[in-house]
Amino acid sequence: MAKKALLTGCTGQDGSYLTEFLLSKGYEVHGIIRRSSSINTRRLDHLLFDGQREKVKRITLYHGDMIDSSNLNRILEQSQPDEIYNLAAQSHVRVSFDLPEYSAEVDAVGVLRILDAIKEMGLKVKFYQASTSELFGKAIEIPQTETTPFYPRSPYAVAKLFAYWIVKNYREAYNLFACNGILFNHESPRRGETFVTRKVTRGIVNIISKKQGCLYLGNLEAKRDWGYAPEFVELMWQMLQARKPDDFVIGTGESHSVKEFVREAFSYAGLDWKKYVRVDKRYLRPTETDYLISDSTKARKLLGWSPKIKFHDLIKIMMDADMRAAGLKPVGEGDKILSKKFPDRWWKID
Ligand code: NAP
Ligand code: G4F
Repeated sequence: MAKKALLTGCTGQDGSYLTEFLLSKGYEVHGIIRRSSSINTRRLDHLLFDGQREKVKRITLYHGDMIDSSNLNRILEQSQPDEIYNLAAQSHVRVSFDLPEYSAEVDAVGVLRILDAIKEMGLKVKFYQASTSELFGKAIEIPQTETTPFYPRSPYAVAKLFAYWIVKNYREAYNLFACNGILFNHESPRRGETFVTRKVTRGIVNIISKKQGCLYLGNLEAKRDWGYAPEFVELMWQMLQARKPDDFVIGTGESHSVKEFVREAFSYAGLDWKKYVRVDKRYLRPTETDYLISDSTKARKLLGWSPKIKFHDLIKIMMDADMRAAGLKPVGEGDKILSKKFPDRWWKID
């Protein structure tokens, strides 16, 4: 019988890749989507409507929300999953300063709702929690590992800190198979348009297409460890296949500033970034996470983690995809990297 996975946040960047990955592994995928006034399944549409009947039949979608316990309980009861991947979140750090209470409801208490339902129903299920490098915040140690102390710097990160500890607590108190994947930033052509990498690659394409005159950004000095989302979702699955539940840091081990990303992306398109980028205070955060860089030694040793895509390749992949989406001819280096490094890839190239 096919294994069953329940995904919260299946309409998001990671949720769409993970759905695709699990289908390629033969899973039945049960996904929770939010009711919205406009259609929010665009990242899944190639799976839902591409005529591959065999795959479409293995996807079941439920309307649901992380702030509605009775609904979550009902979905758990109906789907009876073997594995749960909790990816749903108000995932935008800047927005969490404007919506602190909502971010806590979804990103912190939402996790508790699911864990407690698992415990109360006595389900034999493995649980993955989408934890984050934002926990390290004002980083006390460089690079950051599973033992680096946390110092969250936003309502988002504080909510995710609660989530991290409640996963650990339910694992120890009730013997649940529950893991925290402490993932560093990971991007892709499916990245939400308001996160900085995608804002830059789309902005460049809009500038070339004369839809936008310049690009307004916030802090250009912050440094991030940016990886490629499809590679990261495979690790989520691997964590749940391990013999015992554990927490893992996952990143590329390279860190670059927002300014470096901007410079390199503009240069890939043959443009000088200084002519187009303006700093706008509206995009600054009351408190910032300045420097993130991972040490994923544990994941390398225990899960065989070895990322193929790092900063320079990522920019080319994202730029080519946004150029294609805008009807422009891609430069093509990103496409070549994908074909060479992932000849057997399971995801659709956007
Ligand atoms: P994303 O693209 O923003 O997706 C978030 C998902 O959560 C979407 O499907 C969204 O639905 C759903 N969602 C939001 N609020 C919800 C609610 N109240 N009830 C039910 N669903 C809700 O985020 P992502 O980049 O894929 O990230 C996936 C997870 O990993 C998130 O928990 C994020 O915090 C965490 N994370 C991400 C990164 C990263 O670099 N990408 C790094 C570390 C951790 P809609 O589509 O309707 O908005
Ligand atoms: O792209 P960002 O918004 O991502 P951030 O804040 O690092 O959060 C992402 O990664 C986390 C993992 O570490 C996830 F947990 C979280 O869910 C999310 O996926 O911002 C990256 C950096 C920040 O320092 C920000 O201040 O870029 C800086 N930045 C500069 N200008 C900007 C902008 N960020 C955004 N979103 N928009 C700007 O205009």
